[in-house]
Amino acid sequence: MNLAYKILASKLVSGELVPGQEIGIRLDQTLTQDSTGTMAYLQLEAMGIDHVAVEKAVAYIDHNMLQTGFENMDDHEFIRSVAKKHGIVFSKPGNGVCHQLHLENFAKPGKTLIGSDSHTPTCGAMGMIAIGAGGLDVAVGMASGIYYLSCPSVLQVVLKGEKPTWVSAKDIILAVLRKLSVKGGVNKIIEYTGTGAASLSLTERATICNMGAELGATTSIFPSDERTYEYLYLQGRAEDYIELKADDDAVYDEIIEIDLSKLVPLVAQPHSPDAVCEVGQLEGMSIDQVVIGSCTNSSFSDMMKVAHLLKGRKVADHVSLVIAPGSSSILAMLAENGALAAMIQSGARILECGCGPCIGMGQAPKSKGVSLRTINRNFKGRSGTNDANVYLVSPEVAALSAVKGYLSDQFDEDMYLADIPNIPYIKNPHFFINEYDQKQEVIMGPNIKPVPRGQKITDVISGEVVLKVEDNISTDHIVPSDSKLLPYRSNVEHLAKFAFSKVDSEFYDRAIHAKQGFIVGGDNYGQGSSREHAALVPSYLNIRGVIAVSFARIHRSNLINNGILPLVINKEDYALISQGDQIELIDAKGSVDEDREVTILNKTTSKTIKATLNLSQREKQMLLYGGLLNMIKETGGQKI
Ligand code: MIC
Ligand code: SF4
Repeated sequence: MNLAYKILASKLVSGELVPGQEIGIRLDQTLTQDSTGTMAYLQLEAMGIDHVAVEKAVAYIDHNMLQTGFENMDDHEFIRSVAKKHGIVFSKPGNGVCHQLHLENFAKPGKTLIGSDSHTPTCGAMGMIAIGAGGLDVAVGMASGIYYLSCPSVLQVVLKGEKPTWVSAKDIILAVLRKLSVKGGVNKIIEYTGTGAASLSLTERATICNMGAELGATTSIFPSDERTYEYLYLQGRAEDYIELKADDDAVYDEIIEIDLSKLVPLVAQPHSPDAVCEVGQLEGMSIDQVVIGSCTNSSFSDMMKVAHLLKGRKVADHVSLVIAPGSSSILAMLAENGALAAMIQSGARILECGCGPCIGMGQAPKSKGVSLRTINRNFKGRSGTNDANVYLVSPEVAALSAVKGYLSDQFDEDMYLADIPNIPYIKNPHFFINEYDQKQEVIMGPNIKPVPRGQKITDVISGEVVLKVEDNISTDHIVPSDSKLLPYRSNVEHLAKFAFSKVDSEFYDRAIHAKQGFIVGGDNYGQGSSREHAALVPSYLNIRGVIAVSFARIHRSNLINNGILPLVINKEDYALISQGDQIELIDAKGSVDEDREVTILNKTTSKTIKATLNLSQREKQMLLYGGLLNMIKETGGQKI
């Protein structure tokens, strides 16, 4: 058996480990962050449980940290109160980014974790099954201790050889993205093996697992070995270590090989993480801003490498360099060992530990600006500036380029930090609040609005195609996030006004005018963030179905959870529906009920198209009830 299936088998509560079959797995841990958490906890509250049903549930505050109005701190207080009521650990703002913190404090080999954030697979570096999911799925996971998913196939990535000095973990995952593309991992677990994998430190593995989300993968995983032990030991958690690896004769569904010794520094160009080329090909490109941080590249070793490179050097006059260490522990360690001073003295701006610029919470680039970032996503507009160009690079390339003022991988020898101090982490327990009081009152600010409910499927569903979009539409396109919109994650009505605003500013008006309608998409519709708002908002606007060539995994689940039909059509049929067409789903309810193809009648052209749904029994029920929350309510929690 491969490692992924070994862990899944040990947690299996229903189904069989056959790719495509629905399986239920027992959950050990959950995590939420604040931008998806408010909604998730509203949903948890609606379920009326006492204590969460998992070993460890943690609520992080890391996204909505600007607090430009009352909304964000109201959300933080709401989450803190729910956490106390249900025995969930609360991580205060300033403690750091959820994935970095989870790795440091709670991740354990062999355990299962789901999180309401697409980069939850970061903890796969620890030899655990860590999966990103919609907020409602995480709420149900907390309440029931079980998570249902379509059993993924397992793709083995054999890493061989040794990486050259200036090649970093970021370049390894960019190489995988170049090979597989942003949809190459959909419904797959990526399992890393080989001597190259064994040579990587735990935080290097975390960078690779983190950006497995950009492949669309269900999760990514590394074995648990001496490097895992080393990290746990430095975190003061040596007792959490167990060795875990695939059997020698393990079977995989697909295998690819990457020779690390052949890699060079890479860069993902605007506006997709898989638009990868060599840094050398763009050597000399002028830049305006450099951002070092995010859950991908903000570890202690990343920060130490950056500080070493910046020490005694100067950030170019025309460049703004911002650095956000991943956790308060890392920041404390950098402060103590002098690395922080080296950064500041080079002219870097130090941000508080959190997501910050990665999700457009501040540091939006100038108009048409070029920003080099160590983050994981460069979708158009995500930085907060719609016409900015964001390039994704390693921390080393980012720091060097900040000094040079242009993109470069021409390092000097003395810039390399050969030995990263292997010292025990400074722990910051005061940032974690661990309380449980069933009588705790739930504190709700005025911006926290009720969760909208989906509608039941009827026999005939008709409406206008209010929007037709291309391939690879991300949830950032569907419901954008920036410092102005993130505070409204608990107010779907307000957020709806901005749906698709970066793609088509008239979408909202059309959807309101149409009263009921459909969206047509290409391949990989809904990639990227796990935000269920990308389904809640369309549901609120009466979008009854999304017709697409294929769907990203988390978004498909979010659509079903909210009662929206994810209709899959052939590539050739994509041309047969245009924006503005009037369409009708004939016998929609019967087709869902009896697992039949759905017939779409295009009333404008009089043509018909067939679409498939491929629903599990559970998904079918959810759609018939008009979404998961309705199903839970109507069955008194009998069905989850
Ligand atoms: C992201 O990186 O896009 C986010 C912000 O972390 C999201 C969650 C969200 O949209 O709130 C994610 O990755 O799931
Ligand atoms: Fe935060 Fe960015 Fe990581 Fe999302 S990708 S969790 S916004 S740091």
